[in-house]
Amino acid sequence: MRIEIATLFPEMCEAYLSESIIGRARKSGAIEVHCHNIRDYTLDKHRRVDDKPFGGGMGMVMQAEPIYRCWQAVCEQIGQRPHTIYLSPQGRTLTQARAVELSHESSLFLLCGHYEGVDQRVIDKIVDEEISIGDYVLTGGELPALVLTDAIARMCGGVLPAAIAFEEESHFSGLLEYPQYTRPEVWEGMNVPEVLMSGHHMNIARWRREESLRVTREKRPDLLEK
Ligand code: 4H3
Repeated sequence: MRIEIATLFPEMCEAYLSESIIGRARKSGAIEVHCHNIRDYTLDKHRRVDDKPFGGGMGMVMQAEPIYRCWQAVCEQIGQRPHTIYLSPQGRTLTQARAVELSHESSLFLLCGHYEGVDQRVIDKIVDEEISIGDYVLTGGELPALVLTDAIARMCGGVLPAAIAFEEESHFSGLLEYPQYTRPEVWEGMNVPEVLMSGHHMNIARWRREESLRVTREKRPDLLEK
């Protein structure tokens, strides 16, 4: 999997993508994630990437040309046309199921807008789909792009330690995950459920299935109806 992120704030993205599990997976080569500064692709002598909206109104709009030139440079670099996503509150809301599908693409291009948004013409020209991470507005598409990258990357081979099966976690099966406990055995007078200390693998598996159902029924009954 190869993810290309186009943004005016590549350092912001790099900071997150260089740490922890994703950082390690990039170093080992399990995934490739590259951040591109859209400003590097402007032809304007003042390096401008935005301008006032036609028709008037507040704020600035990101111009089409630097974004298009950035996208073209990436297409050339990788020798293919990546599946191209614009992170936007107007998109379809991200789900685990959509993240699984996207993890099978060979390359993704994630366009992060800023200011009041992006000239519609470059969206019409390069974007295959718009994705939203929820019904709220942010100052930029960087956090949504990082959320999407994280959700996809952790399902790619070699990213999570083999012993950790992401298939068992919340939302993968359509259920929420069972509660987890670690040492100490007693904390603030509270015990760990006895079955987890029993070493009886079948009973533990049954308890976890039942807890998954109970937690889902209590916190997200809408998931059980689906
Ligand atoms: C995505 C992007 C919320 C989401 C975003 C989301 C800034 C889109 C700019 C950027 C436009 C103006 N906000 N819910 N904001 O996933 O490019 O909205």
